[in-house]
Amino acid sequence: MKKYSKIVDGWFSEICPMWPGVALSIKIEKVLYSKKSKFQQIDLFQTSNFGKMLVLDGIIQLTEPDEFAYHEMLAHVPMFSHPDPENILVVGGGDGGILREVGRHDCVKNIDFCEIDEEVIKVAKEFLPNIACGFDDPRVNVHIEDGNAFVHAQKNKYDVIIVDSSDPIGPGEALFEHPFYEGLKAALKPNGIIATQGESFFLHKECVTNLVKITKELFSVQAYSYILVPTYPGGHIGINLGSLGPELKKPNRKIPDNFQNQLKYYNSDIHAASFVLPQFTKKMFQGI
Ligand code: GXQ
Repeated sequence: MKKYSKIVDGWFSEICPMWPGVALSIKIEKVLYSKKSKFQQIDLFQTSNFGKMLVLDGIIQLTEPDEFAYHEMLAHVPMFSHPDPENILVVGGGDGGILREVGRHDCVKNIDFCEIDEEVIKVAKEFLPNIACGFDDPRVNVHIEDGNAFVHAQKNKYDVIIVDSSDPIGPGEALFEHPFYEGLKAALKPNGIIATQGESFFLHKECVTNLVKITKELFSVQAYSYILVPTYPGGHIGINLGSLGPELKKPNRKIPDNFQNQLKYYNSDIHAASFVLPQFTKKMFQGI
């Protein structure tokens, strides 16, 4: 992928044709890592006020002070919607943040993890130990493979599948298309749930509408939720969910107090509230 983002006078600006004419800038103190892997350019910055920041092909993947919002919601909304999730698949998210959150659920017996780029895992383990600690869980089995191919090889196996993908430009492109969602459905057990990185309804109306359409075609229950994340474009990002059984808009299990105490964003109120959409977004999804 061509890189558009740049650093001018110590300010990193996240420039991308997916959000033309608008960019988030973050002041950089130091470049801690910068290298091209087989798949993408990987940069790790020490920022002035936002901790460390992981950037792939010029696109912000996470910053330390707000990663909890994205990782908690993308993991716990589908996990608490399922009455008894035991076998989990996580696709993408080489930083380990989703693994850390899924691992908090005692009912989980196995977590398969598929990431295309081994280098991202290495960088996270070296520079982001509070996120990459997800890899320390003995229930995690790491597969370095293309997510699309891996999913298509699994049948009737998982209770919950979480897709923590990058944007649909670059290595993550296939993860936004119909065949991948067919693969997700086939990889699920009868009561299974999927949750995928759902982009931003303010910025990519067509992309988001298309994800919702595909999911509605394939799953009996579909819902769209969103998270506030200051360092993603527009300050928000969606979760696109599909279910073969359980309802999605309310937790189907109670959160134990000692679990809730570890979290900073997710709770049962925000689970339900995150599905309440602005009028223009409701309209976008009407009739599809
Ligand atoms: C963190 N574990 C991985 N995945 C983060 N751009 C994403 C990477 C890029 C991104 C969103 C999530 C947002 C584009 C605007 N919707």
